[in-house]
Amino acid sequence: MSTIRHDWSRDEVLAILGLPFADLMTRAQAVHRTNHDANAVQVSTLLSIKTGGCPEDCAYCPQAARYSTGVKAEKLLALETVVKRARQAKAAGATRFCMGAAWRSPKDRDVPKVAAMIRAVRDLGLETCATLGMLSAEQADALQSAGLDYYNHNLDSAPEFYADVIRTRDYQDRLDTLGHVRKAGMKTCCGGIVGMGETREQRAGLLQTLANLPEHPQSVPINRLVQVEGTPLAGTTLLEPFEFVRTIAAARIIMPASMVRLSAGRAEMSDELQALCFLAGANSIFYGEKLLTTGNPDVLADQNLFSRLGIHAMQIDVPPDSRTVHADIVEQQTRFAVEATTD
Ligand code: SAM
Ligand code: DTB
Ligand code: SF4
Repeated sequence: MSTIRHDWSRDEVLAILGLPFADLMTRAQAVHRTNHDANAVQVSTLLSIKTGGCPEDCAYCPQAARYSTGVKAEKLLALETVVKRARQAKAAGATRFCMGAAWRSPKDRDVPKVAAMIRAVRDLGLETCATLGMLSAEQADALQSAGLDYYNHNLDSAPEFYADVIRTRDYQDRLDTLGHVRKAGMKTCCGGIVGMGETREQRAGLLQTLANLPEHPQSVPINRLVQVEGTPLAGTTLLEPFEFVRTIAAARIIMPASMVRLSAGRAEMSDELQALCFLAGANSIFYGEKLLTTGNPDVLADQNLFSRLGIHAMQIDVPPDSRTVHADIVEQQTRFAVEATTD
């Protein structure tokens, strides 16, 4: 196991990001192989349980009510719809189901409704994740009691670039929510977006802040901006692909035990670029045709990519009191691995 550090300086992270490419990849591979099965990738499926109409002003987001992006505001989905979609995700090979809501923060009356969804998804033998905006300490406790394994709340950018992207809540609000999630005993899923016009130093600042949190997030999503017409960030100069791979590699090196997720933006990436990201230490993806409102590669394309790269879907740890569920998951995952290798 590598040493877990929480004292990374900006210059150290910048130096890693700027290594000759082959040296960076070799170092990231070494850390990856010391801490993880290099041929296993964790697969999560996303579902937007409450779409659009969001009061916040995140400049990247198609769900902000103030931008004309064509996303229609919808009400919270019914429990049965969520369960049906979770079953489908599981049948397709996902092991984690992440429910996203276009909220600034949940209203207290929404929490029991989401808690019921969490319980039902967990009963299917899936890991649960939710991303609902800012949480109070009490809301975090209630979600944990319902069986929520992970809470996704991204820092999104370096502290000094943040106000260029979001003005309706500040960086400290995000850190506070992450604190409530940790205190409630849930795992954190926390990363950011690159390709928003930030500098390399600001990418280093995002990674440095993530790695210097009191605990490394167990899951670190690195999103490449999905440019959506109507959002202020549409038309931003595209991030150079190798710079994206460098960001993944640096995340792997400085947060050695975390799962680094190659997140939004895969639909616009070639298979070769994704393979480089896996080599750089990414070991998690969003799996299924849709992210929240935008597209993701089809399941068949991902199964084919995994098969060509010899990657298998990671299994999940299930407590010993859920043996039947575990057996079911192993059976289903074995089927997925076989389907993926018999093209
Ligand atoms: N409303 C909640 C919040 O913002 O905390 C939860 C849902 S929000 C859509 C979750 C995350 O999705 C954002 O923090 C951001 O990192 C990511 N995201 C949203 N739009 C994106 C885009 N166009 N490209 C890449 N990532 C995006
Ligand atoms: C994360 O870091 N990326 C996901 C998830 N967490 C919730 C969201 C990506 C959203 C991309 C734009 C959309 O589909 O609306
Ligand atoms: Fe709302 Fe979340 Fe989109 Fe920001 S990222 S506008 S909070 S849905």
